[in-house]
Amino acid sequence: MNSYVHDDLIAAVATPPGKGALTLIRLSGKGSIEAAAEVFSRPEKLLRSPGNTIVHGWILEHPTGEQGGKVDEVMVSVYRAPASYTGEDSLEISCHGGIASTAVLAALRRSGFRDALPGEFSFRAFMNGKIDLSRSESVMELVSAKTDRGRSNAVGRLLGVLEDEINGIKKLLLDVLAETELYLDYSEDEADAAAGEAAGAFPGREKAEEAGGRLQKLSLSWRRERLYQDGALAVIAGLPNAGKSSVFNLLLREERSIVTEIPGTTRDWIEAWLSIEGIPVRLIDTAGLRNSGDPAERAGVERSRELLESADLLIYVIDGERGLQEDDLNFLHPGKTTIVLWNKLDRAKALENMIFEEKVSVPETANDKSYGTPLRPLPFSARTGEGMTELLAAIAGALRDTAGEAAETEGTGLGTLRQKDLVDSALASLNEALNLAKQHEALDLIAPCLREAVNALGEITGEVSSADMLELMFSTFCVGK
Ligand SMILES: Nc1nc2c(ncn2[C@@H]2O[C@H](COP(=O)(O)OP(=O)(O)OP(=O)(O)O)[C@@H](O)[C@H]2O)c(=O)[nH]1
Ligand SMILES: [Mg+2]
Repeated sequence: MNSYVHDDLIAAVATPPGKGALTLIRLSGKGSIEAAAEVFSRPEKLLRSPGNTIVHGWILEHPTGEQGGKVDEVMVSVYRAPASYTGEDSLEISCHGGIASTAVLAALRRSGFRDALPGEFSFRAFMNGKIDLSRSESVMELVSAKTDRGRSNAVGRLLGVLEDEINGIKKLLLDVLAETELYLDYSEDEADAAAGEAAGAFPGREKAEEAGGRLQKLSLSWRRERLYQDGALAVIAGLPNAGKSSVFNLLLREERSIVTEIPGTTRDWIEAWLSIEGIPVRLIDTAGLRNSGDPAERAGVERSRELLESADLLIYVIDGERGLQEDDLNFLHPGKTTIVLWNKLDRAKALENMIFEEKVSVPETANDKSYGTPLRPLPFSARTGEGMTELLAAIAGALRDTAGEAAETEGTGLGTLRQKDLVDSALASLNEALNLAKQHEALDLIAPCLREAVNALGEITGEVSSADMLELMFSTFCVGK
């Protein structure tokens, strides 16, 4: 490692910067309790404290014995190695927020602590065997989770469900490898004919196939997990005055976007995050699509089109009172996952369900599945809220569909792209082993593929790791974590 040093004294503010009643400062390293005691009003009390206890006192401006006053009244939690997050002696100082915490940190620097780098506490936890890599990564996931579902998925990984699954699969592969190697040893002593026979048999094939199935499931889980972590972009579009901003406000349950009866009210797009069935959704209200002479409105329409292109989901609003317009057909976006709302149902004429299907000409390039969905408009009223339950379900369903069929399946999931790449590479090596076996290749060709698969899995948990990879991974964490 270039920048993380293992055994010196580190300190960092673990709470967000800014004004607040309290701030938490985290300290770790061998000798950290002794060093903190030097700037503490009750050094003996701190030095004698057992682990997992809290001591009340004052932080002093300078190490004991020197001149200087009291800086802040604090509570200090003491953790003794190895029973701490990092596995080292550690402390957490709850001090007052704002400038008080800056002064406390300055006093700690004077008694030998240096500023921790991003992710350095978790790095130490990993190096000291407190958590494996998949669990370290889940710590960051937890901190950045956007919805409750995202949080609970991350907690599962923090508790070690992914680590257990990876280790379970690895155990299967190691069993297969052991059997294969046993066969190899055996056939060396025997006639060549015996080796030839053994080649086709591939001991442990069933276990290898089971491992393959479980790896496949993990690999598929990534798209689902990413949906819950990163969320999706849903864009509300339609002709002017269709009721887009009204739908936007209804989904947010607040009057965020301006609604008037004048077409062309929304000029610039407006966005907000919301959670729909645990999926973080970035929802955007756009300017009504029409050809306008007004330069500001034209620019707004241009932006609407760009947003529409990048959307994961299009919520297309039709003014049911006016009925379907020729322009609606031009603006509907073939091939894009779309929910069509037949809005203003409280005033609208009968739903033009069938006509709608006939009027839309399906371009040859559009695939049936993605184009088939938008053709059933959802009866809706932004005024009365009718159709709201169906809309929420449709949004969640459509987003899960775009995340692949595995979306609904529960079970252990992958938390990062790094994990997904390694699972895929383990799967590729395992499939190669299975293919070689099918072609009756010799076992000494198959064994190295199995070993590669085992190594890739070891990298996920951090059993096999390079200094560069570790540095890269932990440096994406925030300071104090
Ligand atoms: N009766 C009825 N009126 C609605 C409904 N939804 C919207 N409206 C009305 O339709 C008008 C236009 O609504 P907006 O939400 O501003 O429409 P928009 O699509 O955002 O319009 P632009 O921003 O101009 O493109 C307003 O007068 C709304 O009160 C509905 O479900 N029923
Ligand atoms: Mg609007």
